[in-house]
Amino acid sequence: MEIAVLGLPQSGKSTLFEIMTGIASRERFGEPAVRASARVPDRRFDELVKIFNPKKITPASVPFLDINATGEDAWGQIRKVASGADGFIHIIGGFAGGSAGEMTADYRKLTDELIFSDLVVIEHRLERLAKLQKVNIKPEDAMHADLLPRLKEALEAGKPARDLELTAEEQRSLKGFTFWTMKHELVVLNTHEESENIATSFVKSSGCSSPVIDIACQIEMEISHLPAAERAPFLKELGIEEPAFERIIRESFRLMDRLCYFTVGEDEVRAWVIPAGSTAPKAASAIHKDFERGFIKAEVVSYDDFISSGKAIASAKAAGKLRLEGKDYIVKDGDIISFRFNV
Ligand SMILES: Nc1nc2c(ncn2[C@@H]2O[C@H](COP(=O)(O)OP(=O)(O)OP(=O)(O)O)[C@@H](O)[C@H]2O)c(=O)[nH]1
Ligand SMILES: [Mg+2]
Repeated sequence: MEIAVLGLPQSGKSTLFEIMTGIASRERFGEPAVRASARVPDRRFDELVKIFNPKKITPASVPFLDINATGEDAWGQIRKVASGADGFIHIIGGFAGGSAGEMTADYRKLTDELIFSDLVVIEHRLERLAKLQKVNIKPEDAMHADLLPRLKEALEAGKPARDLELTAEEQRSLKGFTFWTMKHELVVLNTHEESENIATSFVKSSGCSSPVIDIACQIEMEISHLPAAERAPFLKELGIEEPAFERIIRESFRLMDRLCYFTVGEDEVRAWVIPAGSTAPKAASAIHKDFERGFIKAEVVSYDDFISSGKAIASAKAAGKLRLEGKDYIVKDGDIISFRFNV
């Protein structure tokens, strides 16, 4: 589980990585891949910490990957270290005052590189399929013979694979491939502080269907270095409600198709990151494998119910908001849970 930071050379990848994670990857020159996590900003979590005042806190985090790759084979190196990423940030350098048109050209440059890489994979597979004897064709081969030419056509027209509408079955059949343009993408425009509405103009000129966030990295680096107490007044002065890098981290978390539930108490308040759609026993296994096997019930209250019924588990229970859920319950983002188990 990780999000790679990709972009053209000198676009601000390592700068953004440092703002989000606090790790200056440029100082680790010679390491092709630098990995570090960023805390996911979450007002609900902060509120729970205030309420329980626990000895230990563990917020949710997003693992990021920055790549130091240069020279002829830069793309080859990137492919090697980042092919397992769940998604990527595509950062575009516009801090010297780049227009939406120039940023669109940069966006196309890397996107075309990624598309080309996907086309090579498809060509290989289609060649192999063409050599198969009719009698040896398995259901998955038949699906690929139908799907891959469609995919190829879209890619050749400059469209990323993620823009194609695929059935769940088709998506499953592609699991074995690494298609870069199938991975979730977040576009980050690293702009000059005075570029207003640049994200809107960029979306218009590029036709990009991924989420787009603009950030002025230079200022945000200053913000990220400020002590917590000085941050709010500084933001107010700039007329900013929330730093862009916090939105970028949150949006990156969403790219991974994960959600979090909370466990609370005086010892620890913790956010547990699980795949969206997890059942209660699966969610419990994030805490301990034995919790899944010995699962009995989950005591659940949604964050909003917890707050509105008096900010305590006992008052949520008295208000009838604490539910006892069984093994088929699908955990929702922001649930506060306590598991009953038998091991
Ligand atoms: N003025 C200004 N300079 C920036 C900004 N973001 C990055 N830079 C500068 O641009 C240069 C490249 O930034 P990096 O973050 O190292 O870019 P990179 O994409 O990691 O570069 P490579 O890994 O070498 O491809 C550095 O000298 C940064 O200080 C910005 O928002 N404003
Ligand atoms: Mg770098």
